[in-house]
Amino acid sequence: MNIQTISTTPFKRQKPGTSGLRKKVSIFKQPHYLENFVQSIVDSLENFKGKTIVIGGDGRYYNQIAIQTILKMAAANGFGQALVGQKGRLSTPAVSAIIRKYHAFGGIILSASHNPGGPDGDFGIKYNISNGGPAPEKITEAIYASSQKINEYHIIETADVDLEQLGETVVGDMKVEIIDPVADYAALMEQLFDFESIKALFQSGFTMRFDAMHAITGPYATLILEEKLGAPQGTVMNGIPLIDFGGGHPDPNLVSAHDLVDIMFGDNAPQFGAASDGDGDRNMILGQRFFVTPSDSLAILAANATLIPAYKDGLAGIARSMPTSEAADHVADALDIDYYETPTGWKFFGHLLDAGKVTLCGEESFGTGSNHLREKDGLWAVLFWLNILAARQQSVETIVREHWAKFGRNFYSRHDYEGVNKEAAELLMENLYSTFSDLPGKQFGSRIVEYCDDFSYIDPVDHSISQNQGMRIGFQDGSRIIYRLSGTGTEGATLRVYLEYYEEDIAKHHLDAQDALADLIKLADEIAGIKKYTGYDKPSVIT
Ligand code: VG1
Ligand code: CO
Repeated sequence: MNIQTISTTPFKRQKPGTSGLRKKVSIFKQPHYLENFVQSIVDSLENFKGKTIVIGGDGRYYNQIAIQTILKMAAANGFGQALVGQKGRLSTPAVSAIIRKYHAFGGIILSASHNPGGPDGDFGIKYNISNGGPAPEKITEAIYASSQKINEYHIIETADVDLEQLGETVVGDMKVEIIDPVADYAALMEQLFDFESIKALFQSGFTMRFDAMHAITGPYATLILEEKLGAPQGTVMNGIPLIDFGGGHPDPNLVSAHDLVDIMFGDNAPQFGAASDGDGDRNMILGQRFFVTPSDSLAILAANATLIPAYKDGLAGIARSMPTSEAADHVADALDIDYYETPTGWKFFGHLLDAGKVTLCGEESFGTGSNHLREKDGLWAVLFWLNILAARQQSVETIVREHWAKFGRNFYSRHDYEGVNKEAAELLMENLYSTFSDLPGKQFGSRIVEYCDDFSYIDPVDHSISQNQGMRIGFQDGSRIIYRLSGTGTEGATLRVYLEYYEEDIAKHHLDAQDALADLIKLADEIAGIKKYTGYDKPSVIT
């Protein structure tokens, strides 16, 4: 093996955020940038020599080029084998499933998830550990520390691998297997859900649209929904992955998934609609002219879990990220199971899942998943809903309304202020925090502040502490306002404001969330000075 040791110097700010390192493609293309980060990952690992690493990405621009470099570096650093998705493609949940199935040492995922792609778009890289989940903070911090003192990296000089051809090849002394990106994942889904009853549902004329948004889930959804479950051809839309996602934001929300939203809110809408994001870990669920909030979706999956073969014996517990609505907590209370509140980002669920403390996890940001792997999983959530629809033979809307009638409704919305000046956003957060000593007990209209803090989390398994995870203001009536700065953006700062209030009165459940939350929305600005600091008079995205 012709191993080269290349001298390099650190890049500032190679710091993994909520989900890996995300930067503009132009930044990743700088000489040594990717190599430095990959070597920093390797330098933070131990006992990996001769072991297997899984590599794949969401198919965006630069994916294949990055994979060639990573393969040559993995070989130079002594990995024994690499499993690589054909064409360099693997969805994030598929990487997690494959790491677990083949007992790999870890995996590298090339994705900036829902961020736009293409030469002017974003790129990203993240490392997953042997449980299949995102590296916990201890490791991401070690990677960052390595990146700030790196002075060389190792790479072999050899020809590129043909990523099109399934089968075995070598890079230096490392075995490389180009694998079918879909097969293992699809097999896992067949084990979890009642495919026969979903098949029967489609046979009875049930209609659905799945929007793959020209991102990674196209081939997964086409095989599973159309070929295995017999949904009519054309059920999957925008199913061909493109390196720039067709110029769109592959973000499954009401704004970006407009192709699907137009259909689901138009005349003759199908009975069920769903979409996934760039790397396949998010999901949006729609009924006919009806939007299911991700927080409600988590609660409804939990309440109906025993209808699903994989969860028929019930749930061990439920975990949700702190800003996610408390809807799932009400279900956990009713089921008499534990629930956990974690910081934002899937890396915080891994220990709870590994310890068997929870079965389902979810985030308000269109992320839901279970102990079947260690990432959130877009298509899994869609199949879970299909399985419920097949079992209950009711509309999406009826299922949601019956859920609210039984558990109450958590009115919920997230307001994002994107591309805000970074200093201004940080100042807003600092000043907000400085008001916290006076806030408790203060009355705003009919609401009295019960508590406020900068959320910190003690991992119940390894007792590690994660601080500065978002400003919370809780009111005596159970309402909450939460302020966080995003850890996935690549331009300026994004302020996220999460708003929630709980309504037991069924007569009010029909209200529009923005109307129901109107006074809380005003209050969020009054307390933090959102307009003043950001210069925005309204959010850029409302979900
Ligand atoms: C966002 C979401 C968070 C999610 C993360 C990664 O992070 O809010 O819930 O885990 O994206 O999802 P932030 O820091 O921007 O709020 V994905 O599908 O982009 O990997
Ligand atoms: Co994603």
